[in-house]
Amino acid sequence: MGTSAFQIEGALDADGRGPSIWDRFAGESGDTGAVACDHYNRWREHLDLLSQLGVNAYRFSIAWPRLFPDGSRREQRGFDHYDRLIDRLLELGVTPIVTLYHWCLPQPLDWTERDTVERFAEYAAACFDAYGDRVPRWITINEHWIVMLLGYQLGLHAPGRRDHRRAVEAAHNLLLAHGRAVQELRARRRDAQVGIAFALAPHYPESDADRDVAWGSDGYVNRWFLDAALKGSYPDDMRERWEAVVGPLDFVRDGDLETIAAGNDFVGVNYYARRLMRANPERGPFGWEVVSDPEAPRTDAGTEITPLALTDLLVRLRDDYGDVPILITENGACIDEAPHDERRIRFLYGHLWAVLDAIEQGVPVIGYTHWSLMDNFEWALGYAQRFGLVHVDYATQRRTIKDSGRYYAGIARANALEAPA
Ligand code: IFM
Repeated sequence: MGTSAFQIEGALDADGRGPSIWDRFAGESGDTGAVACDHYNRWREHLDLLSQLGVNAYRFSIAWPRLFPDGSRREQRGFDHYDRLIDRLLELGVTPIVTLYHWCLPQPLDWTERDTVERFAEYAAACFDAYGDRVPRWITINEHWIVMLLGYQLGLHAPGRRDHRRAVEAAHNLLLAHGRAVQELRARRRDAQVGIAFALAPHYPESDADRDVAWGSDGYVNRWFLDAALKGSYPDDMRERWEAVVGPLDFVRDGDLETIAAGNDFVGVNYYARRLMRANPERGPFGWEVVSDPEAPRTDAGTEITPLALTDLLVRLRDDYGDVPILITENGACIDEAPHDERRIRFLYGHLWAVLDAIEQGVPVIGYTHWSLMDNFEWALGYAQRFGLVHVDYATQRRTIKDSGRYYAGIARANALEAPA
């Protein structure tokens, strides 16, 4: 199961934490992360829930501004917090999988500035020094494409920019930051694994006439990031598309791609839905749009529920990128039912079945962490969107394990997938 710091912690001023770019950025919901799930105070209770749910691993992220409040000054109380959390996880027999960057950027920093890459490398190195003896698996950065798209192209996420050129520059710096963090880990430890978590979506053309745009959008969402991290190059077709829109990508310096591809022990896959593509010269910078099948089942956020596309995605990753181990770092659904969330149970069964199918086809999947342990702050969409296996009543901060949580616990304990009753 997974969570991220800003989505659950609250306590934004506690123990010397500095502001992050999200502290005052409220999206269309108007909600903020000021309290969230009050995890900074209730973390012991939450770890006990994990234990009750029988999982053997927990993916969480560190809030960078707790450790380096202004991006460079160290705050020991922040380090101590995650120290206690990691120790308690290990006592409970739950393996920590730690994400270094899940969008909680110290306010003074900006991913369009190359200097942020080095600040990130310093922060990553400090985390490896502090926790590397107990954390076997690290994820550097979560969902580069989403940060680029929502944070810098559409302005829907912090820092709220709308600039295509700065967006692709930010994405490059995020990839470079990943590579620098890998180098820092390799210089310190050989016994820990490191990977990256990409938001990936398999693409399908709506009709034969849409094949080109389906491939183009695959370049924009998937290949731009996968090729860079796993092959050490940007795909030519997508580079041409970007350059046609924003001009020469001259911020890509000699040696950057070697750094970005410094090595991954695994690739994290965050999967929510496929993209069904249609050409539309009027739309966006690239002349395509995502359409949906009116017959497809949907989550309460309107996202199509397409589990079989997950098998396609995993098989394709193996076919195109070789046998790099795959960790499903996120997969989940916004479903507003509790505690009897029959639809989430069906979602889980369908997606876990799809993962098993891929494994049977020889894809090296090494784990699955569901998104999310509990309902939390869904960024610009606030608290109305519920992804948790545990329900959170925000008025009382009461937690209730949903039926889906019990179903997931049964699978985790048996280490076998059973069809829901
Ligand atoms: O809640 C988010 C998470 O922070 C990043 N991946 C998608 C999730 C659901 O939208």
